[in-house]
Amino acid sequence: MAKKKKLSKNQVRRVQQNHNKHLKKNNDKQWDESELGPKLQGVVISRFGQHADIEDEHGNIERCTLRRAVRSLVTGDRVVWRAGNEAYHGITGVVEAVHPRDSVLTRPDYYDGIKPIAANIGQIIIVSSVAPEFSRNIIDRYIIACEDIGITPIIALNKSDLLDETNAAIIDKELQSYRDIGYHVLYCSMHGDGLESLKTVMKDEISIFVGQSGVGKTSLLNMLLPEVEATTGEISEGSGLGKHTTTTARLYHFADGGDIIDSPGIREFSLWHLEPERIASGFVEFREYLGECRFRDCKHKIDPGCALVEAVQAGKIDKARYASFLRILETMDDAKNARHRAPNTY
Ligand SMILES: Nc1nc2c(ncn2[C@@H]2O[C@H](COP(=O)(O)OP(=O)(O)OP(=O)(O)O)[C@@H](O)[C@H]2O)c(=O)[nH]1
Ligand SMILES: [Mg+2]
Ligand SMILES: [Zn+2]
Repeated sequence: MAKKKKLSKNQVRRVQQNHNKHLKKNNDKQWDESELGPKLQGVVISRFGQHADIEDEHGNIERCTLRRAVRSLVTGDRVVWRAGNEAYHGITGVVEAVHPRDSVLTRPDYYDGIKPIAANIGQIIIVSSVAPEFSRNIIDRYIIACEDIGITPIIALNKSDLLDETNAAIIDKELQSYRDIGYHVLYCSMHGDGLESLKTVMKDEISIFVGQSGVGKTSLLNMLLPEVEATTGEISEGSGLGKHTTTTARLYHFADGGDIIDSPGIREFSLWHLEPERIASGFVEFREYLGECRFRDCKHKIDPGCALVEAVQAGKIDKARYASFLRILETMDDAKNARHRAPNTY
């Protein structure tokens, strides 16, 4: 197996120096107390490194720097900010504090540990599609993340126009297994199918589109809010899943109520920050069996008297969901090991 190349000490130092220089440059200009206006409320529309676009109470967008004390700031955060007396390089204010979050969707990051993606969301829309590929595994991983923070996901199968006689039945069977355990599944397409249903479920909610890169999250956004004209990308042949068109999460408003956050697609969504028990209880239909195994520390694999395995054998739990559970546990171990080997530069 190929080993990750380790950075030399010099390389590590250089990366660190560049990082510090970058931070310093962006923090150079600080307004004096007397140059800042009163404290105002705002919402983070988007975050870019040391800057963020903040929407004020009148709907104006202010590009702000962040006080050093502001450690974590993501799209959807509610903040206290102050305007500077004059703009410099397009920066008009400073974020002073972040209000406590009602919810936060996170994902594990190779370098930074757990990374928040968006805050104060009420609903997660997992977008999936047959192109670039239909991935149950990614849907299941997102569902676990949702269940873990107590937010019910909606599964949106996009690009329904690409379904034909051969793949429609397969996809419908896959999706039926989610309907059977109570999840809301809908079909949609940027060409019109299902857009009204999407609009209905998103009304008056703060929703976020998540899912693999290239499934059409931004294309759906552009159909729902044509004035946005956000950039979408072709799926390039042969380049695998390596291309991301949307690079930063951004919040948009619906004129008749509700918000939508478009987020960058992912290649891999590992869940190594969750304990195996939390992964298991992220599968809602497993919950009633989890305390019932013969052994308290049952791994639900080959252990005798495993209530979960018995439920699978009895047809009470979908085999594909159980297989997905085992695969997630395995890849979690892989991810833990990979992180162990990762150069600790940031
Ligand atoms: N046939 C078909 N193609 C679609 C549909 N929705 C999106 N696409 C195409 O899929 C490609 C990727 O769309 P994007 O909207 O950029 O995908 P994304 O999920 O936002 O990708 P990232 O920003 O990288 O996460 C584009 O070429 C779109 O034209 C659809 O409903 N049907
Ligand atoms: Mg996009
Ligand atoms: Zn068990």
